[in-house]
Amino acid sequence: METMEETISGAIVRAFFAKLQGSLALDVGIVGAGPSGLVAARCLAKAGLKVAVFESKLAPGGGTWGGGMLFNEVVVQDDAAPILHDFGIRTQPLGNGYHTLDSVEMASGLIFGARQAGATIFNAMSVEDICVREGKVCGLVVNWCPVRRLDMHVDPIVFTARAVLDGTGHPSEIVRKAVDKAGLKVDSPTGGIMGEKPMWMEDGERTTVANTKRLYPGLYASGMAANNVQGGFRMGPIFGGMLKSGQKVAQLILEDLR
Ligand code: 48F
Repeated sequence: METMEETISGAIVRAFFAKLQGSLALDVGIVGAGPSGLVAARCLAKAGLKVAVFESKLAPGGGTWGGGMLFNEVVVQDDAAPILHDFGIRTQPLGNGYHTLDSVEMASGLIFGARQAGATIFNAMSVEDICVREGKVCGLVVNWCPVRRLDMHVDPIVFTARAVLDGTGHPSEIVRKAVDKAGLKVDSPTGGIMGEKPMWMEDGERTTVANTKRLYPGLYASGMAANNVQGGFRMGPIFGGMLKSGQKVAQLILEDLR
């Protein structure tokens, strides 16, 4: 008879590998589980697409957990609050166009909402490269984060995807692979990465949404990654632009894949 240890280990291995196997050919591969990536994941999964999010850290959530300077509260604008409410995340209206909310409730709520909508989330996995075929970005090259951190010589595996979203935040790591390694010219003023400008909340919030676009067939950027590519301003602990960027990129991907 199977021991309890064998039952428990077997259950984990079988369940994990079913999840892995089910994600090898994706509709949308999202890199980075920050606010823009998680909002996009929920919208796309709700629309019935097969979506996986790859997050290099153990805890998904990106830059949401720490609020402003570790004061664990963040701010959103009136027009973005309904996106959070759809996840079941509560906000406190200030009556002046803004709301405050607990950053831990926001991070955990975004993760839970993306997962409950049907997106698969792989944590502690880093995307280290992309695949490009016939003028289209079509896959993600993935390894365990500790393999990368410890510089172990271990080959990655590949997840194919009809659309790839760079939600890696400030460094826009995936677009950088596309530009520097694959030599692609993306849809930016120079065809490359413009680099993020300093803090200007108002403009940064606006441009985060405006800069959210398809950069190359099969390749999209959201959130701070989108702003970094197009040379937008940073905006600090206000998150309406990030949430609306996630919603916008999901819409763009849906239109393109349909
Ligand atoms: O930076 P991040 O939170 O993404 P975002 O959606 O939101 C930005 C805001 O949090 C904040 C801001 C608000 O005003 O400016 O910065 O643009 O989350 C990006 C996630 O991507 C992960 C990283 O660990 C983080 O959780 N990530 C980065 N590179 C990789 C990655 C990679 N190569 N593979 C997997 N995950």
